[in-house]
Amino acid sequence: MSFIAEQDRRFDPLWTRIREHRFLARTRDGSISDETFAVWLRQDYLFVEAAIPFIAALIPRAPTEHWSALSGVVAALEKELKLFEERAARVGVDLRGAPPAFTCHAYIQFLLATAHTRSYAEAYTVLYAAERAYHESWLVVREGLDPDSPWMPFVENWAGDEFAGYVSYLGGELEKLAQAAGPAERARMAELYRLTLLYEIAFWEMAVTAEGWPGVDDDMADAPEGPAWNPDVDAAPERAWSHMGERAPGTDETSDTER
Ligand code: MP5
Repeated sequence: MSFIAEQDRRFDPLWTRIREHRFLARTRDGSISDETFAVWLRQDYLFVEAAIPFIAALIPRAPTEHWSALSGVVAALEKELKLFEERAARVGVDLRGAPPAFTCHAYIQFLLATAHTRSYAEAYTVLYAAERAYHESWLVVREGLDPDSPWMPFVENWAGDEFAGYVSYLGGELEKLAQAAGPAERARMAELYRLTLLYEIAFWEMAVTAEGWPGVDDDMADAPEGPAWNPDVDAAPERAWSHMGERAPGTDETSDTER
């Protein structure tokens, strides 16, 4: 049995959790609230942004025949960021309106740590599982989404033929890497496959619940410079925390030298 078929059989309940997630069902039937969709928009924008250094870290470790495909992914991700920006502007959402939620932050760290500390085949497994999960997720939304929905361009992006071809290409390459791997590496690849699916479920869950950070109230926003992880260094900190209420960091009397 192929590596992917074997994992899909083992992790079938996780795939079901993804396909049946209420975020997707509500997006498809139009009942999702604008605020909930905005949570996902902002968080996934941060995720896609972080996916660029993830791919970039894979390129020098990749077999030469993967170079052009991976470079193409970087270009596609930049295009995807523009899609987020265009859609957000259309519905009046400030994409820099929130720092990463706990799950988004964790998933991003997982991606980067995988790219830098695991074997190429292991990191490629994460790439495949994440891309496949989005393809499968947006296929669910496609079945019945109002063609005039503002979210249709996301369906076209991830559920379209081009993305289907890309996921299928990644799957073929992953099979070759799995075949070349020894039993220990293959087992680690399987575990990363599972972990990626868990993160994918957690990501939808984060959007639906508008998750914050565990164990703290919103006042963690009091750091004068805003979040250290804000990827847009030019963004005013008060904008980065604007979803957290009236009192934003950087609006008190703290001088630059005290920071
Ligand atoms: C993808 C994504 C797909 N945008 N967000 C999550 C949480 N998982 C997977 O990746 P890409 O890089 O947008 O195609």
